[in-house]
Amino acid sequence: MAYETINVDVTENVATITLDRPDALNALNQKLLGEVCTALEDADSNDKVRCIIITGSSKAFAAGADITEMANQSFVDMFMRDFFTAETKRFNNTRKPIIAAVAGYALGGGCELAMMCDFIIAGDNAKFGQPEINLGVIAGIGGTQRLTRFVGKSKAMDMHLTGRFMDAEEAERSGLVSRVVPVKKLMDEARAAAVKIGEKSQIATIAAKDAVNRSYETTLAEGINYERRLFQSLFATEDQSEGMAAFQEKREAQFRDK
Ligand code: CO8
Repeated sequence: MAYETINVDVTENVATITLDRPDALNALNQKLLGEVCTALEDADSNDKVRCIIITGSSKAFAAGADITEMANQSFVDMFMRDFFTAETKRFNNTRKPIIAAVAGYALGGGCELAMMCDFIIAGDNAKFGQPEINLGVIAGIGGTQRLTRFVGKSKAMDMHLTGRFMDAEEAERSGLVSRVVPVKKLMDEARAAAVKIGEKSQIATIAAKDAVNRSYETTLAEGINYERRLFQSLFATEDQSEGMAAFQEKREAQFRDK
């Protein structure tokens, strides 16, 4: 499929979606977010794909929602068109794991997009921020909720109220990103992680993603119960038998998603 604002590559069971609006530092407009969702849906339904990477350029993952697109909107426009709501729901329906590979700026909606992925690997030049306060607004695609869960109230308040940027080292220290790597190695590292995930049983990876995400939506007791049910149900799969037999026989497991 031909896209205007992203590029999609499928290699070695990994779909890589690269945001491609260099003139606007990959600012998210309706077109781009719609195309990202279509590419995610394609990847989710493509049996060859086992993990997805979303990335930008070495200068910017995405510098926010497109201010040009929003500047002249009224409350009624924003309310009636309900900007980005349908897209975020489509995004969150993705069952396969999504890694955000972030270099450069991940600001505003760009930081929020990275946080919607399952985990973030950052290049050492990454800068995260929620600078919407400088525009007279606040985050609008989950930033006040997700950043707070990632880094805690104090740091989230600091970011949202001052609009300051967090560098990669601070982002790792605060739990926003899972690892920081030299920016030149960012895509190699993200691909290696994606290929490794792709070697697992896909039934188990989907269950793991589902269970971890559940922890954001429920109480600890309910979440543990949910995890236990998923864990038990995996004993109905051939992949469980294969994984445990392979361990006992000291060989690599051959998962077949059955
Ligand atoms: N939107 C549109 N265009 C942008 C954006 C953006 N968010 N960010 C950068 N650009 C454009 C610039 O206008 C410039 O275009 P041009 O060359 O035509 O003038 C080009 O990208 C390059 O940018 P700069 O010249 O500014 O590059 P610098 O290296 O000097 O600065 C910065 C880089 C620091 C990233 C700077 O561009 C900047 O501050 N950008 C804006 C960051 C920002 O405020 N982001 C938050 C946006 S609001 C948001 O994300 C709300 C999300 C919720 C939406 C919910 C909807 C329901």
